[in-house]
Amino acid sequence: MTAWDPRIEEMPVEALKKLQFRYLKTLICRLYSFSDLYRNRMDESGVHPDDIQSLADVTKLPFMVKSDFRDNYPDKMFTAPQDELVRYHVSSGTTGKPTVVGYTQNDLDNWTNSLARSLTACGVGRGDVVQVAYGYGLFTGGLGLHYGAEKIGATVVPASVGNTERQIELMQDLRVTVIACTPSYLIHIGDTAKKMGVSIKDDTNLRVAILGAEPWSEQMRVRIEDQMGIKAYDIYGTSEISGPMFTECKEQDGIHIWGDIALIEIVDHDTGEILRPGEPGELVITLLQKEAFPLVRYRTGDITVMEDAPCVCGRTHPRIQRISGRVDDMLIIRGINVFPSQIEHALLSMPEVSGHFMVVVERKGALDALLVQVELNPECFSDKIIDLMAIRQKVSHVLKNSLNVGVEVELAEPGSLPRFEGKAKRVIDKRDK
Ligand code: DLL
Repeated sequence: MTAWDPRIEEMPVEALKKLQFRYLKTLICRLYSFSDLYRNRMDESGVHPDDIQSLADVTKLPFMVKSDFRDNYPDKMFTAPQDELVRYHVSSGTTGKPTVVGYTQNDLDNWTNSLARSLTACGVGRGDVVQVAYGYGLFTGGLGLHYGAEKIGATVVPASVGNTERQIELMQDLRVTVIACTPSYLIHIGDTAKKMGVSIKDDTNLRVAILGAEPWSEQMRVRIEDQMGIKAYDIYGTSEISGPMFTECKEQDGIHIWGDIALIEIVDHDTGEILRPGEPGELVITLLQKEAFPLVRYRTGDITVMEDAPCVCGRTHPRIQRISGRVDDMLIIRGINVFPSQIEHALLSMPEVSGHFMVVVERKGALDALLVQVELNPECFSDKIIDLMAIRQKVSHVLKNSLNVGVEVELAEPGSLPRFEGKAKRVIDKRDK
């Protein structure tokens, strides 16, 4: 299948950079002229629109961070009047106030077009039946995927999250070919199907999953694809940038970031220095065409790596590797940095355990203690006697080698740990903050 918009998606890199610069310059001039908030920020950092003479000059502009949205709650960062807004989305604030994002009609169209390109890149199109099992409502996942899938002529099943048995019935009855949901919810759907005597691989038409909104590992992809007989693609976005926007293509080799929509940089989280392709750091996004809620050098908190070589699919836009975690998800255990996604990756390299796990961090005396509870994989033991002690030792050995920190392991019965319909919350940190 060709690209949704080959003229843009396959344009020569130099032409794309020129286009990005034109958008950037227009954006900065507009913000400086019409937004007190942005003008003040630029004045405070001693930068004027005239200083933006090339794409690289973006680094002269100040960063935006999550607390800017909270400080300007609900709508002080908007740069379009209320009567030009056609929608609000509101992200749940885990700390403090939530973030409100407003959209003009052009903003919605750009978001939808971005998803039309992304879904096409995953091989989804007319004739597909797409079950959207992200939450509908204030969360951006449901409505975002919904409009993107309709745009490319697919048939949408707006299932939203929850009511899992019904999801499986719908999948069978409506001959669903594509599901969009969090990876943890898809695993829950798979487990529930099994209990109902339904094999996703043999008893449904499912062929593609569009999975994101939370970190997941390559090992998880392998398991999902093998068990369900489908292709699983990574989709990335945040409510501040509009919602889900960017996916991998069929090569499954990095997420394509549409350069006419977003200008990306990878920076060192501590120093803010720009990093080169191949070096892991924090993803920073400037939205080039946003009217109501522009972002200039927004520090997402997400950790990734920029790819260098062009993708063999022919799309010329920048690519990032899957998000390995968030700067604020990182656990520091006895001085060692540990990401929950590393734990998932290590666990799923062992067939004896499943992808259902919980991490509990406690302070024992002066030391941090890391406890990983993981469910046994029932499929491994159907015809064997199991040596629990040996499995526990193996899991703790593999985790210790991969994380460089000692881990206490608790094996849990299949089905006993919490299941998640939206984003998984796998870490309980009981240490004093
Ligand atoms: O989760 C938007 C979304 C909906 C993305 C549906 C993908 C699919 P927020 O609730 O604002 O928005 O959360 C954004 O989720 O900063 C990342 O930390 C994390 N995240 C999103 N996609 C991925 C992914 C939506 N593919 C935050 N891999 C982001 C890892 C992801 N983390």
